[in-house]
Amino acid sequence: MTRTLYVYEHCPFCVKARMIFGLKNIPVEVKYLLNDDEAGPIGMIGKKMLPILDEDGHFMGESLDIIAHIDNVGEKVLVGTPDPAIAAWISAVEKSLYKLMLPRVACAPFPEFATTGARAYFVRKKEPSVGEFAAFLEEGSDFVAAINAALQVLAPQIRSAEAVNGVLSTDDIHLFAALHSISIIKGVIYPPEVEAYRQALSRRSKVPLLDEHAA
Ligand SMILES: N[C@@H](CCC(=O)N[C@@H](CS)C(=O)NCC(=O)O)C(=O)O
Repeated sequence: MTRTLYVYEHCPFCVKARMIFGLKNIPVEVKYLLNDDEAGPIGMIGKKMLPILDEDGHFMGESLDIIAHIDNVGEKVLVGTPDPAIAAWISAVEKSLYKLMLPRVACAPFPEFATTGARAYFVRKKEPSVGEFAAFLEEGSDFVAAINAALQVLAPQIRSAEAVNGVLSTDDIHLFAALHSISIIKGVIYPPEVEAYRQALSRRSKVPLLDEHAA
């Protein structure tokens, strides 16, 4: 069986799909598409949306479907019970997160932006959802302060560096994807419990954080 996962490096849903392969040590070829490549994804799943898993020519979209499908290969790893408090934490930070993350992603040297046209496509498509990118690029903004305050709230909820609720669950997929997006924001202060957790999950899932691109 040959498996290829089509992703954008910045995309949190793609991070989620990449994680399950790393957590289960299942080989997959990760391929990056240009952000303005519409024909590729549409040809595979009928819409311009990543991630897409190609298993010997059978295409699957939707990160959660990919995760469930791969977790069912051999012994399951996401066996813990999710805690609604973690989903609530993620949805509380999302508003500040997207305002801060999207403008920084737009400047980052990711493979999906290898051409000027692909980068311009991203800006054109995403800027209307949060407002003018330039306004959110200052360091020390209220949005960064909101993320830092939220991380202080998260810290005592982390029961183990290896799994937020003590046993790996879908909460770890969603929480690590959010922390992965946060990692592109400069000026974020990680409490020790959050730092240990995001490093452990990065190592376990084999998905690198974006700290080196933080701006
Ligand atoms: N429900 C989908 C959402 C995936 C999604 O929103 N992907 C974004 C990238 S983060 C996308 O491909 N959007 C189209 C675009 O960027 O042009 C999933 O979980 O896989």
